[in-house]
Amino acid sequence: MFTDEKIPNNVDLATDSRLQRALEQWQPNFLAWWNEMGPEGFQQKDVYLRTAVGVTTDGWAHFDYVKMPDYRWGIFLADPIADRRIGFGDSMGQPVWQDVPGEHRTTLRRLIVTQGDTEPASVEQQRALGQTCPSLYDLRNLFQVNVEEGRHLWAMVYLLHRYFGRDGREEAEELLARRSGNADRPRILGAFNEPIDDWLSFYMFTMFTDRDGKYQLLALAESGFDPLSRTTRFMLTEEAHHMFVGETGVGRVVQRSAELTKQTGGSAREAGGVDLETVQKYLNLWYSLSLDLFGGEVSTNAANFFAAGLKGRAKEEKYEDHVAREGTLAMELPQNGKLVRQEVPLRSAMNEFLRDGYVEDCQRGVDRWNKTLEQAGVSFRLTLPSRRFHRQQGVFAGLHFDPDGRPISNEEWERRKDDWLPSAADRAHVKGLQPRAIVNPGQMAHWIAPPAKGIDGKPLDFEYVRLA
Ligand code: BYC
Ligand code: FE
Ligand code: FE
Repeated sequence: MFTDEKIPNNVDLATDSRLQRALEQWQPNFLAWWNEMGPEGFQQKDVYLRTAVGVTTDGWAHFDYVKMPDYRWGIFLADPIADRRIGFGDSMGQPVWQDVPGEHRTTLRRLIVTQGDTEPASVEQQRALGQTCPSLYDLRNLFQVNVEEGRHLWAMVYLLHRYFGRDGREEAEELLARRSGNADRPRILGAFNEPIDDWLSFYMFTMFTDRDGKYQLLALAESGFDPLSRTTRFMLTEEAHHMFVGETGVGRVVQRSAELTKQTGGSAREAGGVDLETVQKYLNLWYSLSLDLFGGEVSTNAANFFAAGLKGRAKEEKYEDHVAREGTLAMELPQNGKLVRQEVPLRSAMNEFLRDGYVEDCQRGVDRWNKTLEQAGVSFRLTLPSRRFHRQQGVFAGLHFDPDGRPISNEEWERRKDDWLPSAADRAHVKGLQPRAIVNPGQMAHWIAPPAKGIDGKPLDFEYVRLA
């Protein structure tokens, strides 16, 4: 269905020739970006990928071999909900907007651009990982995540082109011009400028940073701007696989580390694995970087997004009060060097509501990893550090806390940070575990356990990427 067009879509692109032309002009620029900044070294290989072909729950995806530059990046919106109403904020109860309300235009564009910017950023961050993949199964999953982040970029570019005219088109060009980690033209949000140059970082990123994506998308799915809601609802369908790759990836590392710890009676590191202490440090890093992506604990921006009906809370319907004009959320905030309990007006606390749900979701994943450790008979347990630990956004930025959330001095932070975050030596160890890609079907790197099953019902030794 819909796949005959140059740009597969379920938005009737063919009936809007101006829009179609604009997107067809952007398409070669996207491809040039993909070829320059996308997965290095594998662009001409056949990869067993799923492609979105529609939005029905039973048959939305199609699996087949495809060369990544030939991937059919399409534009898909979830089906409209009849008589949908704005579910929160000052315009609560009014019909949702099918066009951009003039008074919210700039704010809305900015939200869409910020969301859109993360998608190509992640592809750039991950572009060299293929060179050191631990198996063909993992290589394929990396590329699956990459092409779908490319599609998420398309999703946001569609909104910019369709609803914002000229300045939308300019923003769409900028999305291809910024570069992750580039000092002059960095990506917008902090975590998306961090290097991801080993696979443990990749699994942590897909576990923790893609999960921020899930929560931000859930909040945008509540939007009173209906096209944004429908787009993000469909993006969430794909997102589940990204988090699966992260959670099971870390889980497999943990499992192997536990086995090696048992075998050696000491550290998995000496046995060619990742020791659990190092896993914990990588977790601390990516979790704290991802917490930053929720913005400040107390935020006027967030209050404005909410009041305007542009960005709600995840699963807004589970709250009783959708206007949130009265009431407060209690938070421990730093004041004169101490943590003081303060009441923050609900609307200004919206980022914290979203972060609360995220923290719980992360904890469920950590619990599953700890179950693996328990079953392996290893006493080590992984933990999420305090939300105050290693923060660079919000009220805790610029202050220092240990992983338990106790305030510490600058001097103590400098002395101990290598105990809590990956040191240069830890990074070198992780990178050094496996300098070359493992590309024999069914073979797995020593430092990671095999997955429980293959993709799309295929066996583990299936040729997920054809390298010949
Ligand atoms: N880095 O009021 P504040 C995904 C800025 S991930 C740098 O505290 P606000 C994906 C902020 O812009 C999901 N700057 O926060 C995952 C503001 O700047 P101005 C992406 C930051 O605005 C993996 C100032 O600090 N989607 O999809 O409520 C792979 C004060 O801001 C950061 C979205 O983010 C940061 N971490 O919240 C692929 C949704 N945090 O106004 C994809 C859209 C804050 O002083 N974005 N700042 O110039 C938003 O909803 C909001 O922009 C944020 C920030 C939640 C990110
Ligand atoms: Fe995405
Ligand atoms: Fe994702």
